[in-house]
Amino acid sequence: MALERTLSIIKPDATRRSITGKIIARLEEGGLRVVAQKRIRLTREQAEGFYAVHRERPFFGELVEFMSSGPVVVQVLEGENAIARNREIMGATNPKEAAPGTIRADFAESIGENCVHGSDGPETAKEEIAYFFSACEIVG
Ligand code: RTP
Ligand code: MG
Repeated sequence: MALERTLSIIKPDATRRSITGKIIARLEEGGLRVVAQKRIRLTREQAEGFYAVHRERPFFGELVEFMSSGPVVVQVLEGENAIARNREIMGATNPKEAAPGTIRADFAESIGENCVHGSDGPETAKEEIAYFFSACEIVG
């Protein structure tokens, strides 16, 4: 399996509760390397653009509101099978359904405010990384 890259976002619920360090430790212990990282505050427009695939979903307004409500930490993670590996470490979208020991099971408070985002496939990973980072900001 070749090295893969994925986009990770530590969401505003996690920055608000000062658990970004704990989350990054889980990612690193899980075999992922942080090859790019920055703390930013998304505008409404940036959040809408990022989650455009969910535009028609009933939770879209709430999601955009939440994602622009405070700082986030955006990261590029690298590792073997990084996209699937990151989603394993994150756990299911709904923390009540997330496997024990995953980030969402251990830290998330609701399906909406669920601490982390991870790209869901190679195409989205590529697009999402380019949404936040230029090539020279990623140092492998
Ligand atoms: P993500 O994109 O953030 O990594 O999460 P995911 O793939 O596990 O979940 P997805 O279906 O892509 O949903 C994106 C985000 O929207 C919020 N959500 N709220 N209130 C709800 O029923 C609901 N469902 C989804 C969550 O923040 C979810 O991570
Ligand atoms: Mg998703």
